Amino acid sequence: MRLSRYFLPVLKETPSEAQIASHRLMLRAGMIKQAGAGIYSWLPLGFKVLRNIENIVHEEQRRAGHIPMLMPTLQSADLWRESGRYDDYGEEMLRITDRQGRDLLYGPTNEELITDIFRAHVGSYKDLPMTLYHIQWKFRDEIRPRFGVMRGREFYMKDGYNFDLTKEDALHAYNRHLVSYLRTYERMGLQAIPMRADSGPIGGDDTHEFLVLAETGESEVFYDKEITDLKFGDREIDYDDRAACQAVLEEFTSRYARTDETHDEQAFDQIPEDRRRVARGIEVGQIFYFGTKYSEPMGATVQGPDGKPVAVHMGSHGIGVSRLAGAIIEASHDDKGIIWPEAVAPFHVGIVNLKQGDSETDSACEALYSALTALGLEPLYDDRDERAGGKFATMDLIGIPWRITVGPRGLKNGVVELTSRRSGENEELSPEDTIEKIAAIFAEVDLPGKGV
Ligand code: P5A
Repeated sequence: MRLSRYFLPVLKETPSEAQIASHRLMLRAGMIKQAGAGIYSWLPLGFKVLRNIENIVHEEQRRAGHIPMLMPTLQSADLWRESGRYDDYGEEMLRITDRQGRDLLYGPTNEELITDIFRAHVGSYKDLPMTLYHIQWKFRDEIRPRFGVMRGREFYMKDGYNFDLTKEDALHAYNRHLVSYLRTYERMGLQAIPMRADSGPIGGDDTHEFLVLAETGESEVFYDKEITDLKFGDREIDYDDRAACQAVLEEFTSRYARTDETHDEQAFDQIPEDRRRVARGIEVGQIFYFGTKYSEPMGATVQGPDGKPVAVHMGSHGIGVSRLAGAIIEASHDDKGIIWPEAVAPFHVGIVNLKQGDSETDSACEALYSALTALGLEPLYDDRDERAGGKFATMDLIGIPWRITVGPRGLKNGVVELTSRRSGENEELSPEDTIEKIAAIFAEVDLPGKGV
């Protein structure tokens, strides 16, 4: 992309309504624009990041054997009356009446709708196990939407639902989700710690939230410091291997880690004092096992091996896709701006032309642009007739992980400058060596593909 042809409305001023770094930087970098309280438009740069996050989520869901689909944002109130949640859900539910007087709602989650699909089409235990998921906008009429996309009213969520014959099978689905979530967050450059939590309006007793530690997080968390040394890393896992998934669950959940809702002071005091941590975290996902809470009242049964109907065991599993854009920035920025992890960066490499209009400099930039594109990477070429300082500030603000600076003086010596946004380190290299080095860096990165 050439910056002269792009739409990147960066702000010079720090917006006064933004209280935390990610909100401030998303507004300043021209990623989002508020459309209403807790409702945002995703401008081109923000949209690219959102899509990258979404595509990583899709790829990891499919790797775990889960099936993508798409359900609508509007749902019929009648389904929620069947489960009993229409009245229980309270003021967070946005209720709508259509011209026929029918009660609708903007879905805050989809347990009822997916259970209705399941009961209409699945009749035998032989069709199980099954996990369906989608990535779709949700609406929760939060009393205090804040921090930009972190606590929105409209937000983008991946929500998946498992259907199993037995509790044991459903707990394997729970473990499978835990494993795939660990992998998902690490691919985005995040450490998200599973913590025992409360199930709230979704229900059930088994639930873990995934928290990214950050001072600006909304949840208070209590944990054993040892848990922060755990990495999922690049291990290969067979998602059908129950013992392997169970072992990962045990590894990542055996140490004390809880949100304030389930915190137990006595158990916490058992941890050696120097390992006890009280901190704050951003909830980027949650997994639930709730058994037959929805299948029983809604009649989602299958014929079991003995011919008798059995209510299926279910769980649901959510990732805050739009919230993740903010969480990644909270975890990765400095006073100049965002520092994108390579895997979610909106552009992989920035090219800064120090003397636009100088034919040699222009053609060196064009050659780098073509070479990067040929590697399958997306460069952002700042080809505007602007001062170097302004160009650098923009690249730093929007967080492009690598920058190539091209000017007549360097070219005379056969070099350009390669700068790492994260470390700030500079290196003078020939254009060919620069491309080679970038290729080597990105060969190590599991970049998202084009989604489903
Ligand atoms: C699991 C999937 C559920 O709704 N039903 C379907 C279950 N879980 S949850 O924990 O309530 O939400 C899942 C994730 O969505 C994100 N999230 C939000 N993101 C931005 N703004 C909000 N207001 C908001 N509410 C929830 C969180 O990341 C949460 O973990």
